Amino acid sequence: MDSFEWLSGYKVGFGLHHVDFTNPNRPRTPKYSAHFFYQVIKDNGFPTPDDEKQLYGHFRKDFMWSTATASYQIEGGWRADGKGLSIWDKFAHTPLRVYNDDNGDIACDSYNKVEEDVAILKQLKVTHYRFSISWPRVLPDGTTKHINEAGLNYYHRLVDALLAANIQPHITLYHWDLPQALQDVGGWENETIIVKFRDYADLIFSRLGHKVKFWITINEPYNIANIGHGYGAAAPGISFRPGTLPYIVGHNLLKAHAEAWHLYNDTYRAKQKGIISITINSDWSEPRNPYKQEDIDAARRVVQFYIGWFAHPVFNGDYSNMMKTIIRERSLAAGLSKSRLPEFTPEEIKRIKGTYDYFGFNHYTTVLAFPVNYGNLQHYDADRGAGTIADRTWLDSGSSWLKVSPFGFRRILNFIKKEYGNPRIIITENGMSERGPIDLNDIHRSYYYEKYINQVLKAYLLDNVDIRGYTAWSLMDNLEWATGFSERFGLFYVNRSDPKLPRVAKTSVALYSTIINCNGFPDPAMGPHECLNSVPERTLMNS
Ligand code: GBH
Repeated sequence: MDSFEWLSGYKVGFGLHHVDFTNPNRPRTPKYSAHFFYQVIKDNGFPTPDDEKQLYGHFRKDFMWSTATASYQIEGGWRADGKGLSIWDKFAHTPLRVYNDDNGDIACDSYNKVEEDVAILKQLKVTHYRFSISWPRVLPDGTTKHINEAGLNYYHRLVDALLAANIQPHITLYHWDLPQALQDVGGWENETIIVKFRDYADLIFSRLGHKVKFWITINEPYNIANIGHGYGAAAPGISFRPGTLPYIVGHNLLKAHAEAWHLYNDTYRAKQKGIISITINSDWSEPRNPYKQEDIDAARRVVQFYIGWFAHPVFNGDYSNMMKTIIRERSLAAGLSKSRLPEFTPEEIKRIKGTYDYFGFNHYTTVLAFPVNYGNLQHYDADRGAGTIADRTWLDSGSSWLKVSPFGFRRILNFIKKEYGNPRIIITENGMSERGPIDLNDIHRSYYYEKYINQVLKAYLLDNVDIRGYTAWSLMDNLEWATGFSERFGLFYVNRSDPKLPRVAKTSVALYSTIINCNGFPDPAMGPHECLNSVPERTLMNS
């Protein structure tokens, strides 16, 4: 315990227990280290926690094994065949917005490489491929006044090639590349966007829907609303009304999603027999100090303001009470006449609630939360009232925000099950980045996939979370938004110094295709397992 520390007196405490020297009873309180040391003694060392032990077993027979990309990150062809400009074209062509002033003018040139892309998908053995459609490639000014058939044709060729390879397309309608023409009239802030998004969805369903069974309306509304319109670190790069604009944008995103879902449900579902949902992203959050109630509360707020912002209206109806109460109280305390969080009418709540066929979920990392009081500041972080850090023992990635913390995946999957009524879940993104020198032997990525996918298996087998599919982000190195080409998430390396932009398998390709081939993690004790015999080296190499 803390005690008289010689020349330092009672100022310096070496104790496992804190002693209150101002109190005549000298009460002792255990510090975190006391709990930690207790555990070391109890375990007589450092056994692998159950949580970190590999579980053997398999996913559902019809499990969807997929990998993902997004149009602006891979397509290039930014002005090809009559394509209109997107907000990302404009953002990336604005100096200093994107690292190294990188842009997606050419990217991975996927617009001209359907065959190459499908070849590497076949090599991976995925059953599904998740990609997005560039709205301005199909509708140059964002409206159906003019349909760019040449642009639409690219998606026909891609879908046909996928089906010929027995790979099911999983299409995202909106992965952040809004037509600039729509931004010019207010973009997601202007509620006329809802009808425009529905019309765009209508066109895509009518043209591609007979070939496509899996749909996502909008990817990561959180990023669009908060990173794009609050922090301004993503297109359209607006940061001057952080207290109101993210919430207005979020409101319109939810309504637009719901209209596209209802359109599919009412007009296309019976004939096309597909499923459609929204993809919501979120970190998991733990208290920085698990023994401190303030930290436990802060962690709950982080989760409720992240996944809950969009999942609560879609799965439970309306924003959570926590968000409504906190934002209203903070708005009124600052002298505003009403909450900065817009209100849904009862009809709108009903219209949005239930607009899902599955929970599309993107997940990468976990954070540790603690309370932060921002006083009267009016913005998302202040409303959330929490700061976040990472545990120093978690491995790094190539992205500052992404630390390797597999245990959080199982916890947030369980949270989804409990909080949102046990929905079917399709994991629509998960993966990790590198930066710096190229090393095709990407052992960190293999480690990440193995540990994270094993946590998914635990959620499925041990906790009965209804997990239907898993999608690795990303198929190949691509334009990582504001950090340009410097952060690489790919299973395949794209050699940017060769004008042919060849795709080259990293070592993680063998790992992921083996997990797919085995549909999970077979028990070595029950072996030998045919599925583990990985593909011979020569056929793995990409010519
Ligand atoms: C996804 O976003 C995207 O869907 C995908 O396109 C992207 O390439 C991939 O993941 C990898 O990033 O430092 O405050 O700006 C990931 C979720 C959440 C990651 C916000 C970046 C930035 C936090 N994103 N985060 S901040």
